[in-house]
Amino acid sequence: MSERFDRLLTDCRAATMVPDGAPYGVIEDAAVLIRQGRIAWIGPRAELPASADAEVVERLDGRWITPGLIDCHTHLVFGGDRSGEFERRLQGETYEQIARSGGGILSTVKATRAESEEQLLASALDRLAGLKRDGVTTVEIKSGYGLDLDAELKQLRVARAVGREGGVRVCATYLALHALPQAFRDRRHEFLDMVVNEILPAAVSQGLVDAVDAYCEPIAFTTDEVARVFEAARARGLPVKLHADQLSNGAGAVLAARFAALSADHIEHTDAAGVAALAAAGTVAVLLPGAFLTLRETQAPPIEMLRKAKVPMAVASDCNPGTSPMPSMLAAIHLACAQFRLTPEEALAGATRHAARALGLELETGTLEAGKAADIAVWDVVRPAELAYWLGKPMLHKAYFAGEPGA
Ligand code: DI6
Ligand code: FE
Repeated sequence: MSERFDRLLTDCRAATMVPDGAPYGVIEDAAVLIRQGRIAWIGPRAELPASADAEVVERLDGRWITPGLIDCHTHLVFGGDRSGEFERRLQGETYEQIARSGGGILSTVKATRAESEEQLLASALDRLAGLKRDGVTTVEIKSGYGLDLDAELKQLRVARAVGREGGVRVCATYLALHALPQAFRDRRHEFLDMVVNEILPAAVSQGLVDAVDAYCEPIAFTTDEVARVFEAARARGLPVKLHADQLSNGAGAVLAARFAALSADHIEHTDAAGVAALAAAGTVAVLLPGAFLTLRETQAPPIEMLRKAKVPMAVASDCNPGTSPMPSMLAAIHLACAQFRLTPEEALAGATRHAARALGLELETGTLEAGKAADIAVWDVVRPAELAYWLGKPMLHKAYFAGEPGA
């Protein structure tokens, strides 16, 4: 009796990223059986069940396969761009000076409010194309450039549309506290009231949000303000994430851990107490080397402490118009190695297995294992370390999202 499958990938080498002891979780000379969008079986080709009968058989000519990459921190949906501010920064102004003078995030808010959903979707899909060229099959997208009910919901709807039209899995995050709108300058608590009492409930009831995020920084929001929003999120059963300790140590990692956050992101200035808190809470540390590069930061995240404490480290693009205009996961992987001294294997785990966990998707994607979604990238490389080594070299041969070959 033969057993039917939709697809067989064979004659490939698999970096499964399963932490089973072998570097990269490698299976030499592998085969993968796919059924109904999921990996039904993966193993050495010699052990392929004799009864297996696949509709489509694809020989990959010895190419490497990995899990589809996961970009677990992006601001992919926004209006306009900030190349003008980039020029100002190169003439001497700092990111903080520009932010305090009404530029920065608030200038993107203005542009985002002004654009239609169609315009926002078109530019987001454009940037998504950059990520897909790097084998990305899952993308987290944050709002936070609307800052009022209509514009936040608009951004979140566009994030969902990116998932429908882009051929990737999208996690939509309501970035509730990003910047204080000018109109609320002397009424911070009223902005918080609006977030907790109006925007969050509407986003939840319309099914537009998978997690809640905030920007905890002296130029943004305090730990008490973040805590109020996190309490409201948790009360509605939503997981939280935090932009933490990016520009200064404001005990952001400790705060994230207190709310059992999925992730604490940036964490350049996190100290030993913050690392210990992340480890105890099982919170993922998300490293964002694109922002570190663009802002010309000098203090790298506490990588050695994170390693010692066994805090999972994810790597993401942080693609946003202000601090990380970088729609590329392979660039993020390279920069995580070049700037933060991750090993190529750590960086690739950060863009797959740990990134899945940073989105609460660890049972769904992030490794090549039977039962998970058949999100698979096929690469023109001789060794997996090449994925971290080259900067700007196209290496993707093709990608499958839920078993379907991508465009
Ligand atoms: N993520 C953010 O939200 C801020 N920095 C970061 O890495 C600011 C983004 C922006 O300037 O638009
Ligand atoms: Fe960010």
